[in-house]
Amino acid sequence: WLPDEALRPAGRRRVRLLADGDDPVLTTLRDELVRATGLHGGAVVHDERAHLTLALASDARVLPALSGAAGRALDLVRRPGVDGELGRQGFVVGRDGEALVVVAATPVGLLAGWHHVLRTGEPLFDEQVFDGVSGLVEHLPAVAIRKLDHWDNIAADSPMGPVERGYAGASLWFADGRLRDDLTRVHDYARLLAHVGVNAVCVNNVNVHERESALLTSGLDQVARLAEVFRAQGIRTYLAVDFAAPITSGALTTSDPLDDDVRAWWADAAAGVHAAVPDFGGFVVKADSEGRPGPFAYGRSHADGANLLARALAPYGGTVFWRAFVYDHRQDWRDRSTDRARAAYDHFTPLDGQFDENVVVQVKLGPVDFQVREPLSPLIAAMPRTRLAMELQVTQEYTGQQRHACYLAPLWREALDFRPWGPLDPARPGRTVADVVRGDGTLAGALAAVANVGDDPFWTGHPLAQANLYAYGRLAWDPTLAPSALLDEWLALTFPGCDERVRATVHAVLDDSWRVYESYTAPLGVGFMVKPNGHYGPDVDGYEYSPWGTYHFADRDGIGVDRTRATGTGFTGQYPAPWCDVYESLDTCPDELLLFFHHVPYTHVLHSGSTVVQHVYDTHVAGAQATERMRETWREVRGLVPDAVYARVAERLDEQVRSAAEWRDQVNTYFWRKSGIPDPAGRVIP
Ligand code: GCW
Repeated sequence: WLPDEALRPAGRRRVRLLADGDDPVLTTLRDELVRATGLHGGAVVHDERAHLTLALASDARVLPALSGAAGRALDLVRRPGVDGELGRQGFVVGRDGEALVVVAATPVGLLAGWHHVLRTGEPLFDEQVFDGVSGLVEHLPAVAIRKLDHWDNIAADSPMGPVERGYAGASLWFADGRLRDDLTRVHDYARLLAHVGVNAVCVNNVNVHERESALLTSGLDQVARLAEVFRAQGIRTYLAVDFAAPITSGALTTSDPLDDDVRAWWADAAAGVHAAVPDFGGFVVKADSEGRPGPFAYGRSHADGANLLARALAPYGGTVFWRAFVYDHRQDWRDRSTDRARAAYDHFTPLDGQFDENVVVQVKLGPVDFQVREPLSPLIAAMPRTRLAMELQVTQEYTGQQRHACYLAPLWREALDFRPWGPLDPARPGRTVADVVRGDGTLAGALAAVANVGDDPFWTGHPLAQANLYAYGRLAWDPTLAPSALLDEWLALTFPGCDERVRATVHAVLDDSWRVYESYTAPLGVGFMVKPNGHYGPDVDGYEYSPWGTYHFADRDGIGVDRTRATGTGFTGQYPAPWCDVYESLDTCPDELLLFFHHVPYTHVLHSGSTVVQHVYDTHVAGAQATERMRETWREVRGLVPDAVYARVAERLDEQVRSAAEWRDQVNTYFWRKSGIPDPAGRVIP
């Protein structure tokens, strides 16, 4: 998004900036204004004849007519707790006579205001968009830290490739075992992120191997170069660190969090990284998870581990993002008492209140992994005294790997809107997940997501997968935005002035694509019917006898995981009321999560009126057909979008159609063979 043409509404006008100094974000803003006006015949001016004035509230030249907006921008910052921090990033839009004015308390807020003007485009200049009372409109992000995690590896021969679970080519910044010399595309990328409001980037994989571990020590010059690019867009740089770094660096023989030498090692490391990167964001940590080292080796808790790093960063204002993705990945499939879904809650809830103020516990949306359908992780509702981040997966590991079109904004909106305490709890009236991750007081939360870009010319492999990156940033800024409206924004900014047929076609392909993907893959919340390791394509029993804890337990009578308190693993008990009961009972458990919570016969009748097996047959046939329609629809825009975009999407849709048919046939055949129940609709199952 943001090709030159998208800059026209602002670029064709007279624009004035009231802000002095060499702050890197202001420099970026100045460059933006010069570029936009240079391209479209406007001008950067220094007098009151401007159509658009962007001003720092503290600028001495802020004119009387602007002072109301300036006062309001400063008020935002004076609000206590989280609001003050959000106010620092926000801006106020108003009018000064005929001119549009944008005022912010900080350069970062002002840059956000500029992007707001670009995004809103012509209507902002033409329409009366201001409320009658004050004439001013405040814009604040909902969540203070809006982070993207890159699972990028440095080592060229890394077993998981250059980007773990990356489907868009190699890393944007690492190549041939080091940072690229030419960071032009990183600069462009950072600009796109600033546009959507992302303000934190972790630059390396949470599985931190030897080469990447050295970023924190001998690789700091590389981190500093990257951070400089991000800083200019108001984005802070984070590093994923290895909990055993004191050992792997060769300095110590232990990484026990309570050991004095270990503490001193981390204090030194934090001092070093802050000397190289003064605005360093902090650390992201995957510990005691899928074989990564962690505090358990020393009989210490995850609070001990997180606080060790938090205290090293505290003098510099850094934050530790400590992931809650901790479970036994060496489970015995014969052991029915262990339930991977329970693990995060079981490990972390006893630690609520023990984490330092600069620790954020980062929790995946679902309790198992990033499946196409999971209930919300109950941990998100169970840590009232802990700062929490919800982690989403923008990279489409389990949702078609950027070969399938799958627009994820509807999934994320559902999660952000979810009310963990139900709609009617008087103690927390209407509190949603978005409210939880926003936090309050000193407990500011965050949103985090695994990035989906690489050095692919379209950034994301599938050009339409850009809409997921776009929507993530925008939802983190405002979780109440509608997925379909976000798609309109993305379209207008990506194909400015495009034919209405392009808009209609992309909507037809993407609007329902998440549910379509769900319908031809794993049914009714069962999850993980994917090929092991690569996770692309169907393999119904691929994980059934593996150590990973992701089973569906199909036999001749039925399928699904009994997670009830009455007869199963008791996982339903991790939810507050009413959900602990809603999920427990077959009468109330939503169809789409049935097999996540219950083991039922193939003949079990769903709320929809269909039996389980009938539902599987029907949805898999319909889902595969829907992909054929998507492919047909796309043909409408040939010649209306750039040829290269047309061709790339067309090629991906061919693969999606092929793959959906494979999913349909493998899953339907599996259910037919297990259940012996033919399709009453008479369709042939291979
Ligand atoms: O879903 C799994 C992925 C791993 C990933 C892990 C995690 C970075 O298959 O590749 O490792 O999640 O989130 O840590």
